[in-house]
Amino acid sequence: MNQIAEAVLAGDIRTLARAASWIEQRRPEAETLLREIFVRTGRGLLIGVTGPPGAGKSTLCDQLVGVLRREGKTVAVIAVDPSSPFSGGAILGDRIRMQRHHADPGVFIRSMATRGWMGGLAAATLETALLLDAAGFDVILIETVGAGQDEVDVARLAGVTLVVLAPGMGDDVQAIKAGMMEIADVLVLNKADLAGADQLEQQLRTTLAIGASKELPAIVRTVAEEGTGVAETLAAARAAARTADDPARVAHLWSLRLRDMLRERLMDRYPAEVFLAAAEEVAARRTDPYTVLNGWLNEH
Ligand SMILES: Nc1nc2c(ncn2[C@@H]2O[C@H](COP(=O)(O)OP(=O)(O)O)[C@@H](O)[C@H]2O)c(=O)[nH]1
Ligand SMILES: [Mg+2]
Repeated sequence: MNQIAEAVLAGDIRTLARAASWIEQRRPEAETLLREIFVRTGRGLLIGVTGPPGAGKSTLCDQLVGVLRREGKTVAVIAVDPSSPFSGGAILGDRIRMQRHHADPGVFIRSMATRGWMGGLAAATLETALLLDAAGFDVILIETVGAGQDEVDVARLAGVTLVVLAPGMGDDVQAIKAGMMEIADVLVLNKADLAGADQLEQQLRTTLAIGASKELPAIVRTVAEEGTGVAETLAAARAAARTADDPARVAHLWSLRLRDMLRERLMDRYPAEVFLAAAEEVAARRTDPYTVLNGWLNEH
């Protein structure tokens, strides 16, 4: 095994930061490394945390880190920001909030920004999570910033997904639209201190009962700001993880992950210029989409 892989498995922070950059930049070294360390993954608990902006995801993550550290567990936090040029402030706020953990060697925090062109964020986030899993972190929290499809895609690859909602934000409608209900293993009803919490819970239960095709997610009430309900949230995530450990579910999860990784691999073959040039040809009806696709697929 090469030195870098050994340093990753030993949890060397500087090596982890370097390897995470390789993943983001889609450098070939990342793949070599991940292939080598893959057998050491599958031990950490990967928890995706998604939900609308302002619901309290960062506050909750910060509190979860606190609870886990008191248990003696090590924690990695991946903050995913698919629209970084516009929400730099959000990430900055999260950084400040997380600062109290910065001096703690048992906590590793990494921000991921979009690579800008046509997705790929979910696959890169998963790879970063696998890296940190191999490095021995007990829990890997993946917090997404927004509430769009990108965030849902990221959170769903984690295996256990918390969807955080809060009263008074029109969350119900927004979250259902974004497909969040389907991916939730645990629904965290945060800001339970505010008026409207009962009403939101009622709405959620009604919505869930209507669309019930799978097991209903646990609902946990929290006041993240005060740390109330955080231990219960963690317990619910762990219970969901035990269910998710079923071999059929793990295989299903990997089918989603592989699909994402395959899409990413294919897209990597065609740089933006090639892609755009082809799009222009098709748009002008100088060729058809199938000729273009078959040409690409037969190239390799
Ligand atoms: N009243 C109340 N406010 C909260 C609670 N949790 C978080 N907040 C506040 O809600 C705002 C958004 O929280 P943040 O964690 O940044 O949300 P995020 O965008 O989902 O990460 C912040 O001002 C928090 O202090 C809570 O349980 N009750
Ligand atoms: Mg946040």
